Amino acid sequence: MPRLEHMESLSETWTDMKGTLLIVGGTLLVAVLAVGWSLAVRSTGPAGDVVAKTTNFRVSMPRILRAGRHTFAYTNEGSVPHELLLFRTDLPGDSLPMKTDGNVNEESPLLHNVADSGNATVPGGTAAVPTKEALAPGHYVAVCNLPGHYHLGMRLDVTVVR
Ligand SMILES: [Cu+2]
Repeated sequence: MPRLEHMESLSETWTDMKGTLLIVGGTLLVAVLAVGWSLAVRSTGPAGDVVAKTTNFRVSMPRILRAGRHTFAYTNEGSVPHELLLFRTDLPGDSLPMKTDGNVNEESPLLHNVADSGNATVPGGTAAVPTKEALAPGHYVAVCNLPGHYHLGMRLDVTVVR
């Protein structure tokens, strides 16, 4: 009965294939889990295309940025709360307009706020801080304006280029 023999051999082939499929499937599963795990690990930091940090008492980020919209992946690595502000201004970073309390006058018409982390960020805290508009080429200053921090050195001149 050639027909039945053929069926039996098909059945054997299927049994062999099942083993192979199981191995291939298992390998794929491990690969998918590995990729998923690495993505999960990589996405633990704040989202953003420009890394920015504060410490006691410095603001650090790239000194030159491309024009356009950005999101700062901001981390406060200091031991006290800090914030991240970015102003467009023609004034050098060490000569910003002051209020009588000694902090930067954020309401000054000489400063144009283009990014703001909002509330003070706790030590170890992170925030994704998007620019409020597409950054035009020009001069900017990044600041932490929590009381006294500007005078402690928390200012950084940044240039936006085409
Ligand atoms: Cu600060």
